[in-house]
Amino acid sequence: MVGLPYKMERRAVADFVDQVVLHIRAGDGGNGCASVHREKFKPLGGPDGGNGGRGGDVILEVDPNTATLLDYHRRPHRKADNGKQGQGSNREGANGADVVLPVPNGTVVKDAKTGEVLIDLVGMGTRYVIAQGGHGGLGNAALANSKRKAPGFALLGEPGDALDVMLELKSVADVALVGFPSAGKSSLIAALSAARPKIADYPFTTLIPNLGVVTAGETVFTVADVPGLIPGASQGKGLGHEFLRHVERCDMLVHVIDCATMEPGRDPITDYEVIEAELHAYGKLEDRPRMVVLNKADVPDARELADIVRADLQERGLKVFTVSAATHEGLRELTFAMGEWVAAARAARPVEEPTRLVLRPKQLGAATFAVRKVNDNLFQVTGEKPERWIRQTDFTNDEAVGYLADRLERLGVEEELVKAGATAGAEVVIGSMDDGYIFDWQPTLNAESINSGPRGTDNRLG
Ligand SMILES: Nc1nc2c(ncn2[C@@H]2O[C@H](COP(=O)(O)OP(=O)(O)OP(=O)(O)O)[C@@H](O)[C@H]2O)c(=O)[nH]1
Ligand SMILES: [Mg+2]
Repeated sequence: MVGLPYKMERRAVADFVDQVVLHIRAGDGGNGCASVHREKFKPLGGPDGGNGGRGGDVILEVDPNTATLLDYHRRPHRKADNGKQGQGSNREGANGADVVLPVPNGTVVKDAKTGEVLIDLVGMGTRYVIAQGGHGGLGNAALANSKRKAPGFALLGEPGDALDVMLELKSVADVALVGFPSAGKSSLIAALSAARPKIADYPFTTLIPNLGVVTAGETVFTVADVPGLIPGASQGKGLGHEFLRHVERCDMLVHVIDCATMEPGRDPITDYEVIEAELHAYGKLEDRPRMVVLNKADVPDARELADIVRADLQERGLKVFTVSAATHEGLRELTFAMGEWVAAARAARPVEEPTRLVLRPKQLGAATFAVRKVNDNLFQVTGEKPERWIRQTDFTNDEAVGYLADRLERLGVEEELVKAGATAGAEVVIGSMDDGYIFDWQPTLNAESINSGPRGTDNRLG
């Protein structure tokens, strides 16, 4: 008993996924290796630690065989491989493999936190590097130079990008089935495709569209069974706004009309006009082609009524099909008519942009770094380079820390800290205030004045 509502909910969601939050992580770069070449009779060979491999990227790719985001709903965590560590004898670590995630054409990618649109993926084969793998760390062989002949350290690999993105299907389906509640929209999609939506003889059985994949000869297309619309839907009645938003994201509309309804005030022509009036009032749907399906023809009175109204609808320029979702009568013709329609619309569509590879732009500051005085005793350094160098540093290795200090000094960070008013012992944060690296600053630039001390003696050599 307890399990039932959960199961129903799960089924509803699983049938239709047009939005999903994906947790993405690119691979970390492998660490560089610190190693010294060893050979008989040559005890002090040169450094030969290889570089770490690059972490794999996570790439989104528009794929013709992917129609929904269902896979990502089921498995929302995706990670590329890490790069391998470098090794002795100048062996480089292997690069981590990329992960390519296929998405339907017309997938909009947003930052899950800010909602900012990162990219609109259009055109088969378009690729977008959503998360870049971290660089591998340099091995000690690559860090050696004329002054530092045998570095006893290597650089760490950098972490890969990690982020949460929202994938959204701009277009839900090629065809939307629209009509009054209980007209037989879900029955129809069940008869046309492998979708198995809930069908029942009470209105608003469907609250979330069901998506079916339909095949007509060579043409494969998707049909969405939109929840029932009622008079006033365009004003939001009966969740009308929500449902019409789904209609808006389909390219063509098929009216499903219940010819067997006994409800007072209803008949096929009135139903058609009421739904049309709602679509019109909602707006934005004028350009969608329409056709009409007269359903429930297995009921004798319904078939009779269908025969009566057919000509009227045809005179309005509409293609009309008399069918029964129950007995499948007329469904073959309907399927092929929809398929032809979809194929023609696809052929008429302007050629989509050719395959392209897009890199997610990194936020590179114009200046190499910036120093900010937080208070007399606290300073913050931000910038792509210093922050990267921190990530590359093995703080358990004094030589590596010394190398970092040299790099920062050469970049001019020390000088800027002095200019900003920092004095020995001040706390300096490199990176963000929440998770940056903090250290007590001991300026090397001012070494002379500090070391000369109160006794006035130069103790640098002592
Ligand atoms: N006799 C007959 N009954 C049908 C036919 N198609 C659907 N029905 C019945 O009509 C009722 C409503 O069908 P649904 O497919 O749930 O209708 P719907 O349009 O999806 O309804 P909502 O989801 O409420 O908008 C069910 O009892 C179906 O069995 C048909 O071709 N013939
Ligand atoms: Mg339904």
